[in-house]
Amino acid sequence: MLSWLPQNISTFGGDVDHLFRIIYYITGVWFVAAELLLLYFLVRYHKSRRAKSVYVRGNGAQSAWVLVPVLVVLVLDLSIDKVGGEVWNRIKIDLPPAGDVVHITGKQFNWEFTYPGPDGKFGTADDQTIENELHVPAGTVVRFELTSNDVIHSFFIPTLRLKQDAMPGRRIKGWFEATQPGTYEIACAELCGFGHYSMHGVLTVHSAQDYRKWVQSRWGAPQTAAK
Ligand SMILES: [Cu+2]
Repeated sequence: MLSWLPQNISTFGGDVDHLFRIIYYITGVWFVAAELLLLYFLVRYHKSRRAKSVYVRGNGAQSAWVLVPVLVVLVLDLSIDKVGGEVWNRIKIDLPPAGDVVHITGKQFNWEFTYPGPDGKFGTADDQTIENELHVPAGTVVRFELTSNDVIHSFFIPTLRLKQDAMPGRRIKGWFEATQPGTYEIACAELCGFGHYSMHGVLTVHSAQDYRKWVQSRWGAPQTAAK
């Protein structure tokens, strides 16, 4: 039923999809039930039937009509919050140790990816900034620090189930681990100006061997992990 979701190549993608499914089915069932009830009342109390509606004061047992749905909604809400909180902690709070670190900067209308180079340190001569191309090895935790040069953007890689606002003046930390080599779309998910539609890039997930080759082609030496 949810086959329209994009392919998932992220280690935490399953958690995000699980949360999505819970919210989707709970709200879906309530939406259909509410619409059906509305339709039933439309027919049941149509003026041609001359049906007299009842005035409910909400006294005694009648208040159950309010209290029971409130309780049901509260329980469903809290269970979504519980699963949501666990997923949030796993993805946003407990950042795992990283093999590679990359700095990402959004600007009207490009994504800039800065790699620390073979010395693993940012702010040195061997740093390289590449526009709209993010290269990572598969099966490795990649940490990023995300910021923006101008307005609010949103860094979005659908296949990684990763979406994070990029804010000017803030460096937001995050991580991901891609599981499958290939090329995937990077988009901006925040309307950020007249060129917003064109603000996209390509994520290339390499096998470990291909990644070494790519690093060598850019720096001429294997890249070490950033500290
Ligand atoms: Cu943007």
